[in-house]
Amino acid sequence: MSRVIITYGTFDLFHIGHLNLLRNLRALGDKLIVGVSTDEFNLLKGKQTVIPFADRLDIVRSLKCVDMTLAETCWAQKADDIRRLGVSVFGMGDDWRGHFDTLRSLCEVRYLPRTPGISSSALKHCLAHTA
Ligand code: C2G
Repeated sequence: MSRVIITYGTFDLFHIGHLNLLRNLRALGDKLIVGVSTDEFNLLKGKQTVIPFADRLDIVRSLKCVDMTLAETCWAQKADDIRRLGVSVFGMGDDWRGHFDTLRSLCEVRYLPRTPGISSSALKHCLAHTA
């Protein structure tokens, strides 16, 4: 019985914090599924992305530690995804601690330490202030 892990995110301006999280999640099981937020959903999340969805998806799906990707189009799809894909563990960085505890009725919920000192918004700020 394979142990399927799932996570979701924007993964804009892909950086080492994203990679560390995905590697750490993959190490919890033997298949990692990543839901990548669409541009439309990011607007609902109040996030203005730099990199379009198609490219963010392409980058994430090319990673060795990622076995499958799907589009994240809304907040509410997680429970159905977990059931449909036979997910054992839902994982996120711990800036989300507590936000998805309702999913504990469906699978294990893990919040992993974020990588300090790096974020897409910090990168955007740097880019905006350099020539
Ligand atoms: N992350 C991390 N360390 C960082 C930056 C991000 O571990 N330095 C993690 C976040 O905690 C998250 C994942 O990387 O679990 C993706 O981060 P974002 O692309 O910012 O995703 P977010 O906007 O948090 O969207 O339904 C869930 C949402 O789609 C999550």
